Amino acid sequence: MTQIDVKTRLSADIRISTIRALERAGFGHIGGSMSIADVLAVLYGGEMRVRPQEPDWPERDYLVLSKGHCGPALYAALALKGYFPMDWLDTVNQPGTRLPSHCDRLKTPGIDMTTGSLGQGISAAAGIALGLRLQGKDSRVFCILGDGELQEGQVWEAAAAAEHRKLNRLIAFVDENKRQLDGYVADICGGDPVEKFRAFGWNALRVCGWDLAAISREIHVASEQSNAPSVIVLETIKGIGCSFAERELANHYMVISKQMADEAVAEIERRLLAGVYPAGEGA
Ligand SMILES: Cc1ncc(C[n+]2csc(CCOP(=O)(O)OP(=O)(O)O)c2C)c(N)n1
Repeated sequence: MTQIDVKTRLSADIRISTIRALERAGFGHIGGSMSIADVLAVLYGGEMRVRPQEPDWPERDYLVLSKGHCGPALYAALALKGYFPMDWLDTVNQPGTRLPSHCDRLKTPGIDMTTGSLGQGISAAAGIALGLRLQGKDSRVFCILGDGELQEGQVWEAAAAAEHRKLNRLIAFVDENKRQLDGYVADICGGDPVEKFRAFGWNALRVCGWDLAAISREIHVASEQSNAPSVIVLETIKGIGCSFAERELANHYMVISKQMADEAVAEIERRLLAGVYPAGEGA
């Protein structure tokens, strides 16, 4: 039998729990949630210094999900790590929920910043990093951006300010899944994020967005930087690991039935056993 390591299993469970939560809601941001499952598994599978039983632990590392519409994937990771009961996932995006569609730090244990208005999260992350430095803390601040989100001017104001302040404990990720709400990033307003961030004085490189070992390695490299903030561009596929989303070009936000979810979950387990997870054959 194929040996499935703990972080790979966690990424599969993040995908499965997200698919199930969105199935119960009936719809949701499936494409961009799937493409961050792997980086979340790396972060919450051991890279981040956190205490799930004490979400506000002052010495923790922080995560700002700047593409806040993908909250359901982060909720799945948090629930699986024990921040709150798994059955909260049944309430995603329902009236009265503590797990709204977009992240709200006042509602959910483990959510460090309220996000959803694209472009703002990276500014908040830079501010948190600066504040922590002023307090003499060495905590890292991670931030996940979308590649479409990079069209927001505020991202580049934050990038300039973070470089000016030499916020070396700020480590951003760009989910380079090449698509945004209703089209390809390259057709709407593209450009190479690595080159752009380098032009802003950041340490920047690109890795395969589902290569867990490579992501871990680059987090360690970024954590040793003393001169500037770092960005790790994750080359991903929108909807990756979820069969019905992979098949659909317009997979930003989908209506999801039980049958679709059952099929997708079975396919995840099949790929794991076949050793082709998450991308499937021929990816
Ligand atoms: C300021 C702002 N404008 C528009 C939106 C609506 N919106 C939500 S997601 C999205 C597309 C984002 O694309 P990308 O950053 O590539 O995210 P991903 O494809 O990874 O989901 C848009 C335009 C928003 N949330 N905030």
